[in-house]
Amino acid sequence: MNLTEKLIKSHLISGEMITGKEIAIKIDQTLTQDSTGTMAYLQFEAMGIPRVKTEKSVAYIDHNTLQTGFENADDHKYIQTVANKHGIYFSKPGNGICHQVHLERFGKPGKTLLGSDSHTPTGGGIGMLAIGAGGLDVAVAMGGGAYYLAMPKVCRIVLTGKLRPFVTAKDVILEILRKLSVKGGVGKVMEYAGEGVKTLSVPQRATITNMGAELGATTSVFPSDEVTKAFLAAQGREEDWTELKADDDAIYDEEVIIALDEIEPLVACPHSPDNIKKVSEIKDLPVDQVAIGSCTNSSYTDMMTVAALLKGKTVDPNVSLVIAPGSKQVMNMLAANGALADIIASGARILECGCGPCIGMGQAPATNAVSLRTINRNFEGRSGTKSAQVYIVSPETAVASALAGKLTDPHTLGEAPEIAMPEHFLVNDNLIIPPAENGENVKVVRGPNIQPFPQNTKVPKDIRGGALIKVEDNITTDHIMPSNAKLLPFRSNVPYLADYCLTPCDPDFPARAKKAGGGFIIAGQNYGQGSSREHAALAPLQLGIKAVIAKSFARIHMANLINNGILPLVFVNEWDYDNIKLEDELVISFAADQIKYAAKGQPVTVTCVRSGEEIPTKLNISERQRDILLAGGLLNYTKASN
Ligand code: MIC
Ligand code: SF4
Repeated sequence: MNLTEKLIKSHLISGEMITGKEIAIKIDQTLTQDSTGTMAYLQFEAMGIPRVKTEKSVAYIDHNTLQTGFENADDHKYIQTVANKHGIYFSKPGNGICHQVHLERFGKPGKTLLGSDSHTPTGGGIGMLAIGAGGLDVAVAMGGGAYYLAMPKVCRIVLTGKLRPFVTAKDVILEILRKLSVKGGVGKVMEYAGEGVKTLSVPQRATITNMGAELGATTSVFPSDEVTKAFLAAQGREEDWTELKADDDAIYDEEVIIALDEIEPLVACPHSPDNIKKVSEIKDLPVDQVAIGSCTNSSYTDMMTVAALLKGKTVDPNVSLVIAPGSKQVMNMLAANGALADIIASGARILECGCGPCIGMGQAPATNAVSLRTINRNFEGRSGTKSAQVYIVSPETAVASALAGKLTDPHTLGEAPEIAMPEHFLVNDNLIIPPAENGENVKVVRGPNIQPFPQNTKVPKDIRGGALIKVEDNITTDHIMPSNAKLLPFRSNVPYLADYCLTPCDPDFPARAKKAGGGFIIAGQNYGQGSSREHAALAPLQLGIKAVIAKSFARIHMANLINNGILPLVFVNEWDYDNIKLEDELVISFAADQIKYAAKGQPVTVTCVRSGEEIPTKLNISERQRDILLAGGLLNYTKASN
């Protein structure tokens, strides 16, 4: 067996491990962050289960740390108290980005981790089966329920050779994105193998598995070996280590070979992580802002490299360099060993440990500015400035460019610093609050920003409504439910957020949907790529959206639509996309019957009232998902089956 199969097999609750078939797996650990967490905990509360049934569940506060009003602080209070009550560890704001901290302090090789954040696969860097999902799926897992997914294909990525100086793990994943695109991982687990694996440290592996999310992959995983053991030992957690690897005769569905020694410093150009060029091809591009941090590149070794490269130098006068270390552990170690002083002396601006600029929480660039970032996604407008041009690079390229004022290959910096992995990380978990032994009397505090979330109803006889918006290929969750410093504080207030739904594509959409009393969204390929945010389904639900008809869907978003009772229909014939015009009236007659037959592989017919045409669509669902859709969403389904 390959490693992915071993991990799945050891957690399999039901289903057969046949590609594409639905399987259910047991979840050992969960994580939430604050911007998806409020909804996940509201849903967990709605399930009426007193205490989580996982081995470990952790609630992180890392996204909404810019507290410009009472909203974020209210959400923090709610999450802290709800976590305390129900047996969940609470990582306070300032402790760092969920994925970085989880890797440092909680992740365990061989365990499953379900997180309400699309970059949860970071945990694959230490051999976890770590998957991103919507908040409701995570709530169910906290309650002891299985996680359902389609048995993925397994793609072996064979790493050969060794990275050359100044070429980084970030360049490796950018090279894979160049080869495979943002759709290249859909329905797959990317399993790393080959001689090159042992040359990569845990943080380097985690950078690669983190950005497997940008490939659209279900997750990515590295073997757990001596390198993993040393990392866990340095975290004082050697007992959490187990060796994990594929059998020598393991079979894979696909294989990609990456020669580490042939990779050069790369850059993802606006506005997609797979729009890759060599740094040398577009060098000298003037740069206004450089941001180093995010769950992709904010480890101790990344930050030490940055400090070594900045030491004794000054940031270009026209560049604003901002740096956010990924965790308190990292920040504390930099402070203790003096590296932080080198960073500060260079003129860099230090931010608290959190997502910050990556999700537009502060540091929005100037109009038309070029911003180089070590983040993982550069979707249009995500930085908080629509006209900004965001490029994704490695920390090494980021520093070289911040010093030169223009996009610069890091080889120009001379000798590459050699940063050793520490033998002991500085372990101080005083920002992690364990839950109450008995939460019965703990009072959950809810501020006025916490509003009831919309809930769907059973499928009506006919589903009828207008084509309320038509969007292109690769629409991201940042288009569907934008997140920035102005909107992120309202993640527990769906009625408020709904007024911004899909507005980057069409500012009139929310008003049109409200006026029509609901209807359909028409979309191209890979609709809903990016975040796990359930709000990209909840806001359309609030606006009365009954179905999305697309050429194809991203995995997490499709699951979120089903969980909220919205039909994710796929065009059988892609040309039918062109046959639907904005505001055409569409009807799905005898909807419940059609959904039932769809689970058996029959098409769902959508009739266009204007043209009289019958448009065949597919609903790629299991029988369980059929029942969820018929019930009007997972919460109704769970309540009905209890
Ligand atoms: C992101 O990187 O887009 C986020 C913000 O972390 C999201 C979660 C969210 O939307 O709250 C993600 O990746 O799932
Ligand atoms: Fe936070 Fe950015 Fe990572 Fe999302 S991608 S978890 S916003 S740092």
